[in-house]
Amino acid sequence: MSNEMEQLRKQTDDVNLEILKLINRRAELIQQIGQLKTKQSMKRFDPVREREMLDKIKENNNGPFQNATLEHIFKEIFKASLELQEDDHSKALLVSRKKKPENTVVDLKGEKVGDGTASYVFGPCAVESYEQVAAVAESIKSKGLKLLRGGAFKPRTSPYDFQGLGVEGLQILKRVADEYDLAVISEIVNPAHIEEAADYIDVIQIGARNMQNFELLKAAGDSNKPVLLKRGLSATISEFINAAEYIMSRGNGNIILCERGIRTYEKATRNTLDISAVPILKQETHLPVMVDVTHSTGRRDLLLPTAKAALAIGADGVMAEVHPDPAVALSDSAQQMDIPTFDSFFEEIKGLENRLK
Ligand SMILES: [Mn+2]
Repeated sequence: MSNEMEQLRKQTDDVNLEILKLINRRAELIQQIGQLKTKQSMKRFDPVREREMLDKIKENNNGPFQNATLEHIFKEIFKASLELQEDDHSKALLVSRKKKPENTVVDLKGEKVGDGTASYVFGPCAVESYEQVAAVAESIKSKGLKLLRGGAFKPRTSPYDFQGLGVEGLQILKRVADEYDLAVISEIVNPAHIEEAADYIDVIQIGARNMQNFELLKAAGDSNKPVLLKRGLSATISEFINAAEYIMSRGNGNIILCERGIRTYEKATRNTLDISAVPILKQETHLPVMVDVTHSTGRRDLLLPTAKAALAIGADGVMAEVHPDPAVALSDSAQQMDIPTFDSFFEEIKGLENRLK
């Protein structure tokens, strides 16, 4: 290589390092401004100020870069600085791993969700009768499991579909849970019902359609019951995390996150199971993460493979619906497992769990 070329490259390296130093110096200033803005509760993004900066840069531009090119480069720098301020903000989220590095373990009558071993939640989509719930509970108990689900309040797509038995459904769940020594998870849809429901259930479920029902999130945060929070069908991971933050910010940190599929253009499944959300949520938060294989797929033949994927990718548990006679179920009849299917499903999944150990 010619001497001249080497010289120029050396100078370029020096300039790179100077830009690096300057760009980080700028970032430090922006962070200081961010702290001042927080103190004075001012908005971080100020478009007027950004326009002034861009104009000043263009006024002083003597080339060879075009104004438009510089505007693009500086806009990227501005954006990165703003993100830096937002990073400081997410550090402050109570549910974030930055705030609490160790895993949260939620204790449900002795079943420790998030302790490193898989937890399982099974039960019918909707509570229909005592006999129906008891049949599933007996099967759960015989497997040495602890967690029973069942819907008493059913927010359905159509107002003419079965809406659930309401409080009568909660009473059935409570009776069965006492008889079989199980912990009960059931969805609550109305903030006013939380106190009453606390007499019957062990875990408040907030369903996908209510993930951003902020009054419900706050009411769940005010209660001392653990909460299973499902991801909204069109919620981003960040929105999901912030929904959990609504609960935790009120003082209730016993939260289990549940990925249940999101709406995409794909029609082969009812929703698209966003399996990569599991490790992302585990990285970003300290909360246990479960996967609902029933509602994410809407297909009985996919329950086992997706449950395996959930465990393999590091989920803390799996949730699936079981009904003694799915064909006559009042809701989700296409994807609930009957008891023999449930038996073989669980045998297979336990086999995988042991191999993963
Ligand atoms: Mn269901």
